[in-house]
Formats: sequence, structure tokens, C-alpha cells
Amino acid sequence: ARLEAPLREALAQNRFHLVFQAQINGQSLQIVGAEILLRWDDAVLGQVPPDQIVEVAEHLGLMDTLTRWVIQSGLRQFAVLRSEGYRGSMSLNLCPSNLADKNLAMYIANALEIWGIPANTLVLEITESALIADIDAALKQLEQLKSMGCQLSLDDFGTGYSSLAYLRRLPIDELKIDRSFIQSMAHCDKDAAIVQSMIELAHRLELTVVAEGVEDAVTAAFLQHHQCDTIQGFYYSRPLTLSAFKTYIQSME
Ligand code: G
Ligand code: G
Ligand code: MN
Ligand code: NA
Repeated sequence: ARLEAPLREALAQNRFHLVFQAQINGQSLQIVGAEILLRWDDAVLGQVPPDQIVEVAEHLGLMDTLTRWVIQSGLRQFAVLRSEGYRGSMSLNLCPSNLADKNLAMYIANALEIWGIPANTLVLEITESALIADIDAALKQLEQLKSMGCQLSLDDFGTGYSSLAYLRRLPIDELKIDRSFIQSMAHCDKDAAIVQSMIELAHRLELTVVAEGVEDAVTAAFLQHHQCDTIQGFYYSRPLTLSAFKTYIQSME
């Protein structure tokens, strides 16, 4: 309840911002994408974590509005990057109620057109829990996004209820291995074996595989050795403001 009034006000007064975290190709070490993450630094409350923002926004029935703000603001900044030569993809997080929002795919189609962004450069990250509520409605939105040409990514893979069943049912392009596996694999043989098997599974299903939460060189080297396509984490870059992300791109060229 403490967050409800401030969140309404922050949304009305445009006080959120977005940060960009680089995604690196495991073989070429080039930047191939960025995940957009929501941030809210409130004068009184301090930094409010995005999962809390999402929880309160859902409770207030403001999640559709917040997601539309993320889409517009994210694609506007993505258009700026593209105009300066950036050719990577951009990933956005969707949450459970977003997939029950029947107008979301159309909204995204319009936003892509307004900002002149090819649909196949936009990746929508979904979590398994997002699908439990109403799988048929969710599937309909996902099929529509897919038919527009957007890419779909299964986020936090390995932590949900029935990961493998979803892999079979959903029209996804990418699998993101949850960072809980990645962060312990350097000192836990079981987690290392699980990660290696997830990479193989993804490739057998012709999916791109992303490791998130990579924080050290040993982990990055293991992932590269086992042909993980994309690596994301503090080892390469923290989530950065747009201008810091531009500087990071230049430093990697
Ligand atoms: O950026 P950070 O690690 O603090 O994110 C914490 C959680 O909040 C993650 O699960 C992430 O997916 C989620 N999150 C971050 N930004 C957004 C957003 O714009 N929309 C949604 N729905 N979730 C987000
Ligand atoms: O659930 P999702 O994958 O969207 O979560 C993304 C969150 O993970 C972001 O809040 C981001 O700040 C955080 N994150 C990104 N890279 C790392 C990392 O290397 N280590 C840790 N601990 N968190 C990370
Ligand atoms: Mn994510
Ligand atoms: Na994740």
C-alpha cells in the first residue's frame, strides 16, 4: 500500500526510466542485443525493484499502462540507437497479465511502425508463470506476435512448473537459462551438467540459447566452450543508461 500512491504519481509524471543490458555473442564476442529493464529511483523511496513495481502495478490495474510506457519509451530509444548504426536486437519483459491483454500485439505492431523498427529485431521475453492463468488467451497473443515477425524468448528457464511442456507448446525462438543455474555452475558439477544439457536441448529444438547472470570469466569460458549462443551478465556489462550503453558499444567495436 505504501507504494500505491507514489506509483500512480510516478507513472503520471513520467518518472520511470529504462536501462539497457548488453547481450554478447559467445563466439564473436560482438554485442548482438540488449535487454531493456525498468528502473524507478524515487526521491523518498529510493530505488524500487522492478518486480515490486510490477506487483503493485498489477494490483492497481495499471500494468497495461506501465507496459505501454515501457514499449513506447524502449522503442523510441531503440530507434535512436538504430539511427546511429546499432544493428542488434532489443528484448522487453512481459509479465502474466500482459498476455491476457487482447490489444497488446496490435499495440506493439503500431509502435514498431511509428518508430520504424523491423519486427524481427524485437524480442519479447515471457516467463512460464505468465502462461498459467489463461493458456489459450496467452497462446493467442503469442501466435499473433509471432505472425507479426517478433521473436519470443522463454525467460528464467528451468525454474517454472513444467518447462519442458511449455517448450513443446509455445512458438518460441529463444531460451534464457535462469541465472540461478549460471551463478552456481562454476562450483557445482550438477548445475554445470544441467546448463550443458539445457544448451544441447535448446539446440536440438533449434532455439537460440542465452545464459543470463554471468558474473565471471570462468563461467563465460565454460559457456563459450559449450557453444552457448549468447551471454548476458555483469561480467560483460551491468544494465546501463542509453548514453552509457552507447559508450559501451563504441568501446566494444
Ligand atoms: O532488472 P532487475 O534484475 O532488477 O529485474 C528484476 C525483475 O523484474 C526481473 O524478473 C525482470 O524480468 C523484471 N523486469 C524488469 N524490467 C521489467 C519490465 O519492464 N517489465 C516487466 N514486466 N518486468 C520487468
Ligand atoms: O528475470 P530477468 O531475467 O528479466 O531478470 C533480469 C535481472 O537480472 C535484471 O534486474 C538485472 O539487473 C539482473 N542481472 C543482470 N545481470 C546480472 C548478473 O550478472 N548478476 C546478477 N546477480 N543479476 C544480474
Ligand atoms: Mn528478462
Ligand atoms: Na531471467
